Amino acid sequence: KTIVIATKNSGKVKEFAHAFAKLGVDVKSLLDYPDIPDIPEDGSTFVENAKIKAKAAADILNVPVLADDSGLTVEALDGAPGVYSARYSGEGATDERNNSKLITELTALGASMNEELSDGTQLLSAAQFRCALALYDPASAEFIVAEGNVDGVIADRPHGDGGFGYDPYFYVPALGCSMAELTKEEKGRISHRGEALRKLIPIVEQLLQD
Ligand code: ITT
Repeated sequence: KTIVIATKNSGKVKEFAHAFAKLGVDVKSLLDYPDIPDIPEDGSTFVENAKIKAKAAADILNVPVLADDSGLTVEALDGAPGVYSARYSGEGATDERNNSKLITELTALGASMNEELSDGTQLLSAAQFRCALALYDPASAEFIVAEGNVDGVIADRPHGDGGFGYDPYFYVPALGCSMAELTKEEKGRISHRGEALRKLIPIVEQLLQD
């Protein structure tokens, strides 16, 4: 059994592959379909963008497709970068440039939670990772949507080399480490993506059974 995820983000692919492997389901992504043209993400919410990506890929491939739109909302930045998380540092954005812009912006604002970790790391602002998943089945033309989020704090320096994106700067006070210091299994248990996925897995399994 295989499920297609409408993403080109290899970090997301690895997390979905890990989660679905436990169910005996293989994951394919848009990295396996390089001929599918770029899908414009012009929605104003995570849910809208997830639906746009799922439907665009499903209509081309003619199979049910799952899509993930996610991002970081930072309190001291009034919710930015939000739906712009992937393109935060503009043209040619990379995880490294996005993280550097994030810390530069927060430092310029003087953002601080007046709290430091034992290694001198300063905690700058409360933040949240949010994830919207949309499953679109072209046979029924129906969407199923699920959301998840996780609270954390932006740290002024990176910790760990797991995960992707903003993970090294996303400190999880309840665990006393950054998201990038967790294994895939641990991250999946607490993450925005893990929460949303747990809600959708029964429906994906049902769909793959038919
Ligand atoms: P696709 O649209 O192809 O799926 P993308 O990277 O453009 O890939 P999004 O538009 O959903 O995906 O942007 C999500 C960005 O938010 C992503 O690039 C990361 O920078 C960040 N992000 C999302 N989930 C994250 C996570 O679990 N850990 C760290 N950063 C995350």
